[in-house]
Amino acid sequence: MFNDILISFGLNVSEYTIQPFGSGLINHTFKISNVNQAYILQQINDSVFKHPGHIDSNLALIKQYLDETSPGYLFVAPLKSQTGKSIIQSADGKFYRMFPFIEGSHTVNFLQDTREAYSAAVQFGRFTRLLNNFDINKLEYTLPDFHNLKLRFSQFEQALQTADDEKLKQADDEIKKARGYIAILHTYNKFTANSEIKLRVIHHDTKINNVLFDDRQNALCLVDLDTVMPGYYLSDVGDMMRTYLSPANEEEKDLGKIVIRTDFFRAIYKGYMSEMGTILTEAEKKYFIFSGEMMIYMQGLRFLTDFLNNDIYYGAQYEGHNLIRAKNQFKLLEGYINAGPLFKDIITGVDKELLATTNDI
Ligand code: GN1
Ligand code: MG
Repeated sequence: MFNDILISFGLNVSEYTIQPFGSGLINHTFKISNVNQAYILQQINDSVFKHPGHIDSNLALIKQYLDETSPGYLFVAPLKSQTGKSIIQSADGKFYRMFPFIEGSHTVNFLQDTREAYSAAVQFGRFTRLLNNFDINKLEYTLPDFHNLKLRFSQFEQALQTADDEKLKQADDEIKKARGYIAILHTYNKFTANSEIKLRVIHHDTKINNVLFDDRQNALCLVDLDTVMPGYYLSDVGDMMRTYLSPANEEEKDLGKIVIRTDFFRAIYKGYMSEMGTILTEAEKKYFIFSGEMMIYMQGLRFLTDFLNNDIYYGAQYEGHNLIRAKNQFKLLEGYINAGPLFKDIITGVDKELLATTNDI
């Protein structure tokens, strides 16, 4: 397995151990290692990413820009093969990339404390800040309409038309909830129509295992860059809210374990704004709290839609898996909305703190 791929990078398969790596739902990832060296090999899911070349050209352009403008920044771009290609097609037509394994790094699947949330938020904010003057028109949309809530809602409505009766019955409560939160879609439409809201270079998948940490819990760099493309900052902040605030993640079946940790909200706000505070427009800042509503709602809709569509996108490890995931996300959304007034107080407090530090200088 992978013989031809490894050869194109000048590696001999017999000298390496190959193990599945990470927990992504879309691409397949492997660690290729021996005592001296380690790499990450990733097979791109080309039924999701229809043009793997778009990922490649985006990352090459960004790498070149960052090398010139921020030489010390650690950007983990794919390695080049012996013939200079950073994307390789195997004999059976699949697409692969090879990355260096960052020495001394590890990933975390559950946040232990707010320092990790702060440090990750700094990294995601820094990435968008460093690319603030990069011309986004040069980038391809690797997944067109990826975080387009309007489209996600219409995909949900479409699924309601085609789903079988049994599934519609099982999902009745969640379908009602999905419709009940329609105001979130209206706010999203208002947001996207506002000319002061900017498209920026956005990561689009900010869950904690897409950040590499050192052993002192400092975030080193970002990985899983396939969805780097133009987008709204709400996507990155909102997905941090979705995945950092609750100690239980989207797989949790015991909904009682889904709670909102407001100190993690504070860490995300402080970390992200320490990088992006002077860059975001006032109009954009007003939607900071809304980011979580938008992303949690969207993920709930996506899981529910997939349940109704017989799990064609996310797959399912057990019967009803995507329905449980949708229930989980709607529970999280409820808690998030209830915590809104507390979030507002936190923002006011942190803004005062940040202002005091600026005045000191
Ligand atoms: C997918 O493959 P992974 O785990 O990085 C999905 C994200 C979802 C996430 C939910 C391309 O990400 O949008 O938030 O599952 N990525 C794609 O776990 O659809
Ligand atoms: Mg991803």
